[in-house]
Amino acid sequence: MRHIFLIAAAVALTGCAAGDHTHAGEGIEISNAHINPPLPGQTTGVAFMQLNNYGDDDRLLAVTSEASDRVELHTHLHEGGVMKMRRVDGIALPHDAAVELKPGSFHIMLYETKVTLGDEIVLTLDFENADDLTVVAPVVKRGEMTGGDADHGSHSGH
Ligand SMILES: [Cu+2]
Repeated sequence: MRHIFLIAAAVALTGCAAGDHTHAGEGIEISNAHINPPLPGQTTGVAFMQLNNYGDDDRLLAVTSEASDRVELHTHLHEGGVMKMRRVDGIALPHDAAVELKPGSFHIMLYETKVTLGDEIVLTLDFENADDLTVVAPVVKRGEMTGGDADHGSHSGH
């Protein structure tokens, strides 16, 4: 996990020099937020969204929701030809970046959740610099709203 954090920090440092902008805390937009419900017999949902940061460099540090007591930020990594999920300490949101949380990449895990299709779930995003943002994420079938093909069916194992 440590090396993931370092990579993210390095990416964040490539943004604009500090002091160039005065929009810190105001520049993050969330779009296309949605949640895939747990697979039958499982209890882990997955949330996706796009984050556009028009402000200064920032990081998504955590997400909370009434729908789950345990929400984690994850990414997928290729290791020896195998896709593996890893928890990350945060997701870098450099200035002017569009970061998409999607299958096979960054995503938000909601453990022990009971969300079902049709629910609308409030997610609260905690950023390093910007104020918290809340977003309402509809619960939709896997593959809807993303065109993604990665399968999260193996998530229940951790
Ligand atoms: Cu995951």
